[in-house]
Amino acid sequence: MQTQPHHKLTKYLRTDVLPNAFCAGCGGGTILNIFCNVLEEMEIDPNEIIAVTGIGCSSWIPSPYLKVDTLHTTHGRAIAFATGVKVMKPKKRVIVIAGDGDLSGIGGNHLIHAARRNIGLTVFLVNNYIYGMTGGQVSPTTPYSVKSSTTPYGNVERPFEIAELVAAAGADYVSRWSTYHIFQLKKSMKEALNKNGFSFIEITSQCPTSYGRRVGMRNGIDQLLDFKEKSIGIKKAEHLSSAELEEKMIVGKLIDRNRPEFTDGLRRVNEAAAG
Ligand SMILES: Cc1ncc(C[n+]2csc(CCOP(=O)(O)OP(=O)(O)O)c2C)c(N)n1
Ligand SMILES: [Mg+2]
Repeated sequence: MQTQPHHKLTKYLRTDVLPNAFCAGCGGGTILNIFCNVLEEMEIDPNEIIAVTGIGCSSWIPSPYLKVDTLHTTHGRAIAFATGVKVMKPKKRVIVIAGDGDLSGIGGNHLIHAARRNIGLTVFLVNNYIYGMTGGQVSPTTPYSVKSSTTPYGNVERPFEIAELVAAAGADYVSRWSTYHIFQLKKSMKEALNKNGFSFIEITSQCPTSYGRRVGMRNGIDQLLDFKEKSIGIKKAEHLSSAELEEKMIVGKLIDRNRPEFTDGLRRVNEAAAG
């Protein structure tokens, strides 16, 4: 594939590993594109960043495609690794990008405790409603009654409202957008990167291969139009009943505050202990 050596985003991309692993219509490329534009507009030096991922299609977004120091860790453990990195390198921007299964399933406890500690990580949870990479098993965010490869008669569990959960756990910044909302998502990524404490964006993203085709949306555009149709802003949603919100995706900023950050607290304790 022909690369563009002088493109403004080349400094953030490992162009030598193209073409990429994403299926046609996947939202992963959109998220990578927006994130690289954010880094460029904020004039962030790639050397400031350490990206940490788990295992899954969403974890391919930073690794290998983002040209920064990257830890591609085990499934469910991205936040645990990122916590260690942030404790040892508090001045670095430590960014976690991983899937709904990774961060809210096997890694769910790491997620809520990182939010409770308010550790200065920036976390993008790519919610495609499914275990995408492994072929479409049910995840903790799969909607009720949806058929997946492990729920062939329909999902009998209700999904996590994962952004609400992280906000309740104690994060400084939480928002929810989708790959349809590219400008809002871009602004939100900038806000998240500017926080000192734990910042979290749930990014609803299309996965035509493992999710869309199971719910009658065979290509990425069908799913993007669905995000457009079903999204509703937080302020508007306040006036609707829970029954009216049943099929909706509430988008916007859930929380933006400044509580003490975990590694700042650790440093104070260490200084006090050292006398
Ligand atoms: C400990 C462990 N359990 C299970 C797996 C198999 N596995 C790899 S990725 C994955 C789920 C991926 O789903 P998600 O995190 O939502 O990412 P997506 O592919 O949808 O982006 C699973 C179950 C694994 N690699 N390691
Ligand atoms: Mg997933």
